[in-house]
Amino acid sequence: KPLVFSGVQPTGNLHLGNYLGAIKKFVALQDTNDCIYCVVDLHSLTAQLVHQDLGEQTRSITAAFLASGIDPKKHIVFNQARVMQHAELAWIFNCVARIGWMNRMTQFKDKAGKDRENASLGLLAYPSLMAADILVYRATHVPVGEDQKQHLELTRDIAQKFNNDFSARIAELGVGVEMKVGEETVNGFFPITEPVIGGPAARIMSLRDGSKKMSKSDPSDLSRINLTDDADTISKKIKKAKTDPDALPGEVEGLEGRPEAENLVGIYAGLADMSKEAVLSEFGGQQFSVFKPALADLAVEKMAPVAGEMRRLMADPAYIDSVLRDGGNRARVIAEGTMKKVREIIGLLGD
Ligand code: AQP
Repeated sequence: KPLVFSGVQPTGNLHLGNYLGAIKKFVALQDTNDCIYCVVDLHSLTAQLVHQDLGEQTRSITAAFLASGIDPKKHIVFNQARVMQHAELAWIFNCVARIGWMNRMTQFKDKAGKDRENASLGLLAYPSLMAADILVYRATHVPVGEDQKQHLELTRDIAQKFNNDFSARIAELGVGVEMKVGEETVNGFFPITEPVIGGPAARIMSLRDGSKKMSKSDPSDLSRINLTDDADTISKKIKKAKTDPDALPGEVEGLEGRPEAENLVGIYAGLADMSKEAVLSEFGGQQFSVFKPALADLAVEKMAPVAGEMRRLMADPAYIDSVLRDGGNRARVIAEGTMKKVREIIGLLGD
């Protein structure tokens, strides 16, 4: 049975990239699937151990999930630190994965920068914890932005290596399930997870530089639209967004070599649930002086209600904490069920 899992780090204000690339997909998937959505607070320690407002930020991401329409009664919403089985499985995956696999991760290279020797060991092992987040629930589908694609491939590699290394034990204990790996049908314990990436907003770029992704850690606030921005700020940022002097093309091919224009068209498409083609058939031939105000109106129309609901929820931290506590309790039951079997497969003694 399909099970959806995804997570967001409490590392700063959420932005339109997080919303269109991930959270909007979380909402769309909840009608037809069982879903588990997690605020991955342990992940946020990899870049910065001491956070001033970690609890507050964790509540704020939770509020964004709920304000966007995720139903915490039907699905599970919680923060990672409440379910210690994530860390336990991550340790085991640290022993499954190879250092070379981690060293190849572009996110590690980007975030560690030149001084790699000084990056935290947690930053290197980040994808192992991410694999554990997903596989401790034996989730089958993971909606994420394009930037997480490589980590999801690594999750598949870890699942496959675990299934291979322990194939005899898995068969002996009868805990495997039949699954297709490429052309082959194998009996494995962990599913080979499918990424859910795509659509016109899988990679939203900075509003100031079309070659950089929109990111929480960009020092320029003008580079991103925060989920908490008010209508005036959204309009101002779109008005100031970098563009080129040409009119919009009528066809998607005409966006090639025009990253800023492509990005704004992608944002419009993501917000309006349209394809880029459809946006261009409406705005092709128009100047940015026409397109930008239309985009600003659309962004305000779609984002202002989310921001308003987030503010309302943040005024009641006890409610948010109760959602996280309840979600954590439900998640822990599933995660412990998996870990009991994992300990048995490996041969670790426990109850
Ligand atoms: N620019 C983006 N376009 C589309 N999707 C994006 N995501 C992030 N940026 C974009 C997706 O949002 C989800 C949550 O991200 P995260 O907070 O867990 O990790 P991140 O990728 O590190 O987020 P940021 O904002 O880019 O933070 P920094 O500045 O720390 O790098 C993920 O599904 C991600 O793909």
